[in-house]
Amino acid sequence: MTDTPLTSVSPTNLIGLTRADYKGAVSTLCQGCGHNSIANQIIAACYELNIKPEKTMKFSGIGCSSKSPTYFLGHSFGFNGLHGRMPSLAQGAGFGDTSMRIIGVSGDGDTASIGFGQFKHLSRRNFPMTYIVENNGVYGLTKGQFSATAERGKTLKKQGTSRYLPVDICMEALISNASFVARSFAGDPRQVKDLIKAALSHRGLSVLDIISPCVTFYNLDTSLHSYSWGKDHESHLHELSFVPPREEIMIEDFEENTIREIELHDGSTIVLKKLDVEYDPTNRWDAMHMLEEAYLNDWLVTGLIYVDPDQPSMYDLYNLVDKPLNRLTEKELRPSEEALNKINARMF
Ligand SMILES: Cc1ncc(C[n+]2csc(CCOP(=O)(O)OP(=O)(O)O)c2C)c(N)n1
Ligand code: SF4
Ligand SMILES: [Mg+2]
Repeated sequence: MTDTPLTSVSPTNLIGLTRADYKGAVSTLCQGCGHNSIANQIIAACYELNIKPEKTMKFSGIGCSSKSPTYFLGHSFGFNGLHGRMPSLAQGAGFGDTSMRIIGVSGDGDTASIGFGQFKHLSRRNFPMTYIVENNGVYGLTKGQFSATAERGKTLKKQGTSRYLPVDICMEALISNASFVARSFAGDPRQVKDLIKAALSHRGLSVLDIISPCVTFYNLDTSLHSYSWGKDHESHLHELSFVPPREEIMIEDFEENTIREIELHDGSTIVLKKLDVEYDPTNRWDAMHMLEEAYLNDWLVTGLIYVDPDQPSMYDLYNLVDKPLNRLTEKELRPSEEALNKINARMF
């Protein structure tokens, strides 16, 4: 006889959901694809943050990466849009119901080529959403052409040599005034999860550029987008922990002056433990300088690159009512006859 119960009960979070409640459909992406590992960390982050799936909307463009939202948060709303057009879709839907949380997943092709203009304007508007770029340096879905983030001089048997200098998504986000910019690596799940949690707690646009290897078309050990390069070369800016609101900050074994706390809008805190370099993620100039240095030296530097928790989000710039726009009645939406007459009178 044994005391082990025949059925074990899965643990639940504070809103009574199990981790399985945050899963989506079974992935049809290649085994070992970095995108799968990122989807798993989105599931873990949302479970641990007690996020209500039915209060979340997922958006994407086109690409293997843009298929990812199917593989997490199966009980949320989602829209797989056109290539590069995820930002405008998300913006329209967000303004319809500002009470919803928005997660967008894009690829390096989707963001840094066809969707570049949309991405830059989303950044300068500080639209409140978590924008994850699953960056593999190629167009995975269309069989591995080099994307705009591939380093110059890399050679693939079928594609030849990449001719142009790469686009740095974090640098582009910074230049466009994004208020939260981070980089991570799919082979570093703990950091990916903590950064996703921080990004989900930021009121504004949070851009997360995650190096996500394409094991089928760009498995080149010498590329910054491969697992082997990431494993051997990843360099953390800081040791990072995310502390939700009302939880005590407990970091063991730290020396005085080695901890930096940054409080986000919802009361959660990002705790950064200094490593061997001095880095201030609230200083935009330092961030640009660090990215330039990393680029010149082929360093894969990961962590929170920049954050401004106080920059007003796009919603704050408009005179919005508390009630979501899609729940306003016709009576509430329609101007009175008197107001309409005034508007018309101004036209003549
Ligand atoms: C308007 C338009 N142009 C081109 C394509 C072809 N296309 C589909 S996915 C893709 C690139 C995807 O690359 P990326 O965003 O990096 O995603 P990955 O597959 O690498 O995750 C392209 C060019 C398309 N679907 N629509
Ligand atoms: S082709 Fe590349 S990006 Fe697409 S699923 Fe396979 S490994 Fe992932
Ligand atoms: Mg890609």
